[in-house]
Amino acid sequence: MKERLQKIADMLKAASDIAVYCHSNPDGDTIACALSVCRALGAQGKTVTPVCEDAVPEKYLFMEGADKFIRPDKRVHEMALAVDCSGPDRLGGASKSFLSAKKRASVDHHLSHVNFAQTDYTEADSAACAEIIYLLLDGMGAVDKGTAALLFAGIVADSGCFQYPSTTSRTHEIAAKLIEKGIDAADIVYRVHRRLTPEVFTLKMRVLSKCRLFDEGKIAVVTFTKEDFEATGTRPSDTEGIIASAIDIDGVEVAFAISEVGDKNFKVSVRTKDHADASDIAAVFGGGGHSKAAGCRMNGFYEDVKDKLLKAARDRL
Ligand SMILES: [Mn+2]
Repeated sequence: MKERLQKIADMLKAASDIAVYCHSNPDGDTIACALSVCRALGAQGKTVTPVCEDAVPEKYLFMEGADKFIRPDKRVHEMALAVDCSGPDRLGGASKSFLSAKKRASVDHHLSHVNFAQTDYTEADSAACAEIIYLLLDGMGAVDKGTAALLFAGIVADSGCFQYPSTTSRTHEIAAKLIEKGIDAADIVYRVHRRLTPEVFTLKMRVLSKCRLFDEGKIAVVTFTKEDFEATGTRPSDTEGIIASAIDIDGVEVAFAISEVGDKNFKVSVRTKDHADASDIAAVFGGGGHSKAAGCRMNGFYEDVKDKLLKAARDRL
């Protein structure tokens, strides 16, 4: 294990009351990281609590322990570990709680990571933060079948099921070791990447039928309005993955998913192919992420938000 990661392992070994923090609007990777640490160290007799500002999306409720998440509160924990968070702002409303802990560590895989704990460990070339959490827990001899299933879900979620260019031979090697623990890999892939509720399927049909292409088909925009969510009985957290259908179109280099999450408030997801960097585009609006997948929040009228995004994409194509 790398020295700094070993230091985090030592901190975890010494602590008996640990809170593990996910980023807000949690995705499969951050949830899997938190739950795997909770399960692995909980089995060693420690009190380990997963914390997130927002609720776990329905599709990830199958992960063992997903019902154990708490919202940030005033309790001061002996140790806080942030997983998959590129900076303190990613903790959202949980940042105060995180910073109140006596010992603080962070494990992350974002290139844009800003150190915010006492000990930060980042590997920007990991396809998922769950890869690094595997190295951490395996080094502590703490990966059993249940923990392996969680880590596999995290890797499958963030690597797009081994499709994104962030996937390396190590991603596959770790996945192989997890499969050797006896997990049902096909079922996890189905639950993370293919399964849809009838409501989300209806949302997908509805928004993709309105998908707009700009600049001779180089830029795609998928928009989720409040009415789309209301009419289909879905929520902004159900939009994950739908943008993939837009970036997959031949000729599309940049795809945006714009979700109306509040009054003149939008959550934007950015996906790119080879000619533009997604995190670069998201950074224009204070967001971040990875080279092919990133996100940001924007305020204003929908048309203005869309035009600003189109300009940011055009500037890079
Ligand atoms: Mn991640």
